[in-house]
Amino acid sequence: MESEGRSATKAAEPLTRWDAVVVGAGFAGMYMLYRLRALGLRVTVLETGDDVGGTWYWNCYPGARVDVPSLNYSYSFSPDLQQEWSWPEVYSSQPDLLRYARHVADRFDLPRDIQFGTTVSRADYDEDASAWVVHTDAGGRMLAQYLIAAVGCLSATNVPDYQGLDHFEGEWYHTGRWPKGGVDLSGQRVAVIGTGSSGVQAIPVIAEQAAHLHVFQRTPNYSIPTYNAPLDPDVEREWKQIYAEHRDRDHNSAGGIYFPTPERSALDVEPEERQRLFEEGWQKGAFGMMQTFNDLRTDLRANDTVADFVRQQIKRIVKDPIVAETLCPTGYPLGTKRLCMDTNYFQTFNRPNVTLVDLRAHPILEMTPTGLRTDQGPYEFDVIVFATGYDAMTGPLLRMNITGRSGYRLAEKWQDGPRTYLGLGMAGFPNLFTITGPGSPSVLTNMIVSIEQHVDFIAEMIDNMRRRAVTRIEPDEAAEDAWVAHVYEVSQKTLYKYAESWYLGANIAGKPRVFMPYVGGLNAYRRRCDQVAARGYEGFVVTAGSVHA
Ligand code: NA7
Repeated sequence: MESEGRSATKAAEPLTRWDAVVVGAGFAGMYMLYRLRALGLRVTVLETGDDVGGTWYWNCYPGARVDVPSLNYSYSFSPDLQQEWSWPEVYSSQPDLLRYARHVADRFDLPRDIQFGTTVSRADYDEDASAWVVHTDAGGRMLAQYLIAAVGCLSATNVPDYQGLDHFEGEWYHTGRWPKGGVDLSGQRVAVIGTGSSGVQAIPVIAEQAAHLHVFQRTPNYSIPTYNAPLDPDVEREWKQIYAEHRDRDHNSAGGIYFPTPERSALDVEPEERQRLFEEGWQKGAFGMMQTFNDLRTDLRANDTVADFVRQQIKRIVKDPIVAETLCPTGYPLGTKRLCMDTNYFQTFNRPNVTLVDLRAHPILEMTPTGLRTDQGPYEFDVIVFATGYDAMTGPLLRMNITGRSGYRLAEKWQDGPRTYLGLGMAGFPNLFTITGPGSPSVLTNMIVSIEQHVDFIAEMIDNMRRRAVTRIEPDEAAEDAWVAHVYEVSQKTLYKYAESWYLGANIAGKPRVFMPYVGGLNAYRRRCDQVAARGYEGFVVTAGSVHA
């Protein structure tokens, strides 16, 4: 890093110069730093939190857990790392994931290049300097040739704009900004609003602590038990003996986690046989269940069979028939909103200290000093937990206030929905790269596999640029248009269009309805990226020259 005094520029803030600024020190930012450092770049990472871990730093709510087995959901870039690390459970808890992130950071000496407690407030492309000027909320100013957003897809929290929330006299928290020291909910009257993945994980744990828990549900969700368990040391040993093979399969699978393709359609078997296979799948847990037939995610009638089965399970588990009926998801295919994976979620509604409130029938009218009010009357709480999700995918990027060439604002470019080339960059925004950005498979896959693929692509592209003395690279407008059209076209062939999900921005008032992730599969996407690179970064426009950063 070189530091420049106040004299050389008009602005009063000190200016620091870097080859690359990476925003975010989650799994994406950490690996990006590792790769860029290895290329010899001067890199700094800016992170709002005071530690590494990203999602697993922020989401420390009770019950937080990854929904992909940890042998798959872990870095593959270092054979030594993957051999030496041991996961205690099949699906890791948030504390174990954070411990892993810290281990990786220490092992590769990452924190020395991370500025914690630092949030980007603005980033402007300076055409004369061929560099990004990055401003932080602490008044810092940085100049960097490359700006890499590793800000995550689900980091911009969504707290509904309820009238009266400011006057609530108890405590309230969003699951994605849970206090680091935890919250003692024992003996408290608690409300959880929201029943997506976070709510489904938190509710059973909170119910065990709270004096009484009210669950406010707007849309019932499909959820399948994970049957999480300690990781069997024999399984771990065998897995590690052929780790490279496992990784290779995951990397070349559609979802970043390999499964053999089931042979049969759900519609090709007799109902009794189907029921038997679903029962068997249910006992194996979430992924096992979804591998029963090959068309559960693609054919509406096949999907109906598994959706019916899950509704049957809910009615079998939940004793009160009215509560069970209210918990049954209907009106959208299973898997078109994120499929939840749980531990004792539906069982929790049999507890005497848990009450389900149906917000579809009785919406929240306002928050009050002591709780909230629906047309059924007032409810009183000590603590309200917002498990109300995120301004997904675009939110974290837009909150950086990015302005590209010729004063072109990202917010303006995306006013009708995100437009990217491969989810990696945007026309008009040179040398700005997004890790798992909208238009990439990202949230539909095992995230860490997608992260590694993106980071590798970006690192290799930067290396290539430097060898060719290319100073600027940005997507070609036509290539971007074609990719946006392709992302849309592929999404329309799937069942996703039948759900009002955060994948298409439906959870945020006023957000353009555009299906944001690329649903064509990580394997197809990876091939496409490899082809783009092999053809000299086809679809990108490059400019040679010198950088004044
Ligand atoms: P999600 O999946 O977006 O779930 C949010 C939940 O909050 C969902 O049940 C929403 O109902 C509900 N919600 C959102 N806004 C409101 C308002 N205004 N009133 C009542 N209920 C509301 O977020 P999560 O944090 O659970 O999970 C995010 C991802 O993290 C997950 O998909 C995994 O990828 C990991 P809705 O369905 O919108 O009617």
